[in-house]
Amino acid sequence: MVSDIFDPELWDPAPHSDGYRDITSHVSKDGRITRIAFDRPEVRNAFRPATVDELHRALEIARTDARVGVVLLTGNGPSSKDGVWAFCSGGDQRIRGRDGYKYSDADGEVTDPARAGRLHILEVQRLIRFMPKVVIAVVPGWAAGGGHSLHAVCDLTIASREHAKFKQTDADVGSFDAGYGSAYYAKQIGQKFAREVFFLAEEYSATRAYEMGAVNRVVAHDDLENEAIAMARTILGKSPTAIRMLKYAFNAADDGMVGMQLFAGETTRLAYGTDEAVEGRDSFLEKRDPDWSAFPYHF
Ligand code: S0N
Repeated sequence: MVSDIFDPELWDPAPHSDGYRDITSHVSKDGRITRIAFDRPEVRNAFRPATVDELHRALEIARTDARVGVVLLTGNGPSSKDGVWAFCSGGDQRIRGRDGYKYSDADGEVTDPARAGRLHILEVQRLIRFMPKVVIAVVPGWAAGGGHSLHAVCDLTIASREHAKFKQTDADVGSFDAGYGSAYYAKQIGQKFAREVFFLAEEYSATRAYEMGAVNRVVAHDDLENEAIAMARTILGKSPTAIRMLKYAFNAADDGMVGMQLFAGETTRLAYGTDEAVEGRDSFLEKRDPDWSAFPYHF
């Protein structure tokens, strides 16, 4: 299925998306926006290992598509069982064992013991965090547990006024996201609120989450996808380099050496485009001393 609020006229299937069973992935007709959606609404879009594999693949395809500037991460719905909407309810608790989440194929069979217990949703979090493109969580319903963490790690969050609900259930089920889902989340909304969200595991409406600083925009449910696309189009109107540098600048302080490395990698890329760097390269290749005289010490 896709979503009641998904407009198929606006999208084409994303490259290599025909084999997905747990997600859907689309690109806008102009190729500049990718929409990736959890597609297990009957379990509030909980992810099993196969879901995470697909999600990682779809995000990586978006990351490496030079046309794509913004990624929308959302959940299809509503549930055909009870009409309830979900963004994502985190790890599928039915297949969580003593060894962690069992690796499974889409039918739930353990197929590769070497992968048992992999918490590779954390790799997805890092992909979202480190990709030089804006990722927007488009929350049509429940964001719970690891789904709550995914919304936290996205750059922006837009939520359905009527149906979005936020609940961090990790401590209810003996789970804890000790990285971006909690520590970084506390940087977003403040320590007192973050501790409340985790320690009490209460339910928050979209409006309350907005008041707490966890959500950027609260919009009418029927307008959610169009508003997300409008937000994406605004971002696409900006300089790609500026957006990329800003994302890495926002990340750098909290990402330590990795954040610095990513930011520095981008500055190196920019520097390589200068005549000065070309002179350095050419002097080496031509076996002569570099001539820096044309390049002042800027102040
Ligand atoms: C989302 C909730 C609050 C919705 O409540 P509601 O509307 O009353 O629906 P239910 O009746 O509870 O659910 C409807 C059907 O969906 C099934 N279902 C819902 N969520 C899950 C789930 N996560 N796994 C499996 N099934 C799920 C229900 O069982 C029900 O099925 P039927 O109709 O057959 O009875 C509510 O559903 C809820 O609280 N869900 C569980 C949320 C949760 O605790 N998730 C897990 C939290 N932990 C993680 O996600 C950890 C993930 C992880 O791998 C990780 C590891 C290390 C570091 C970080 C992470 C991370 O990302 O967090």
